[in-house]
Amino acid sequence: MKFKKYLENKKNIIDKALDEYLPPEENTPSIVHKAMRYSVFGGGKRIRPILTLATAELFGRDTESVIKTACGIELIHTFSLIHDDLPSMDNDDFRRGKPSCHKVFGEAIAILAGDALLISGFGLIIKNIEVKEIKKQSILKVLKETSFYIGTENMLGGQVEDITLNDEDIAKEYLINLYMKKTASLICLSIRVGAILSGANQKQLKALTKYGENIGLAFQIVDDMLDIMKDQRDTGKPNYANKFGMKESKSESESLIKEAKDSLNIFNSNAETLKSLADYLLTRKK
Ligand code: GRG
Repeated sequence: MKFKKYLENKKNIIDKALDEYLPPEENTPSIVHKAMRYSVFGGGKRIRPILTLATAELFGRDTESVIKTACGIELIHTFSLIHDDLPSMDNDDFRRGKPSCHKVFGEAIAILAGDALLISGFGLIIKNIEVKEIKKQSILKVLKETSFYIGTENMLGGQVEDITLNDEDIAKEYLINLYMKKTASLICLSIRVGAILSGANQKQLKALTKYGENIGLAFQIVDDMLDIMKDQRDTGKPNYANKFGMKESKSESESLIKEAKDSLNIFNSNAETLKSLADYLLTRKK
C-alpha cells in the first residue's frame, strides 16, 4: 500500500511537470501540439521517469533536481510509441486502449508530433542545467548517454530487428539481445541519467546499469505475457512468451528481477524503493 502511494505520488508530480513543460495546444502549430499532448497524456504509467526520480533519491537528491531530465526521457518514450504504432512499423490502431496518434491526427502529423517529442526530450534534458546543484559536465554526459542508448546500437537498432526479423528463426539468446536494445536500453538510460546527475561513482553506476538491464529485459518479457493474456498472440512480431511459453517466461522474468535486486546490495537498505519498483514490474497488470 505504501509503495502504491509512492507510485501515485510520483506519477502526479510527473504529469504536472509534463503539462507545464509541453507547449499549450493553442500555440502554433496547434495540430502538432494537440497530437503531442494526446499521446503524452494517453494513460502511460510513467515507469521511466519514476525510475529516474527513484535513482536520484538513492543518492539523496530531491525530485526538483532531476525532474526535467526525467520528463525528457518520458517524451522520448512517447515519441517511440507514436512511431512504433505507425502503419510502416507495427501498424497498431490502438495504444493503451485508445486510437493511436496516427488514427486521430493522420500519419503526417503523428510523425511530426513524434519528431517534436524527440527534439523536446533533448531540450528538457538541457534545461536541467538551470538546477544550481547539478554539474554542467554531468548534463553533457547525459546528452551523450541519451544519444547512445536510443541510437542505432540500442533502441533504434532493436526496433530495426524487431520489424525485420522472421520470428520463427529466433534463438533465445538472439531475442534477449534484441529486447536488451529495443526495450531495456531506454529503461537503463532512465536509471543511469538519475545516477549521473546525482554524482554516482563508477562502482555505483555499474551496479545500477546491471539493475536497469535486468529489469528492462524482465519488463519486455512481462509485456509479452500480458499481450498473450490479452489474446494478442499473432502480431507477427517476436514474442518471448509466444515462443517459449508462459511458464518459462514467468521463471525467466522472476530470475531477472532477482538478479536486478541482488545487484543493488552495495547500497544496503537505501535501495528499497528501487527493489520495490523491480517487484512491481513483475506483478503489473498493464
Ligand atoms: C530512437 C530515433 C529512435 C527511434 C526509435 C520506434 C522505435 C525506434 C522504437 C520503438 C521501441 C519500442 C516501442 C519498444 C517497446 C517498449 C515497450 C514495451 C513499451 C511500452 O512501455 P510502457 O508499458 O508504456 O511503459 P506506457 O503505456 O506505460 O507509457
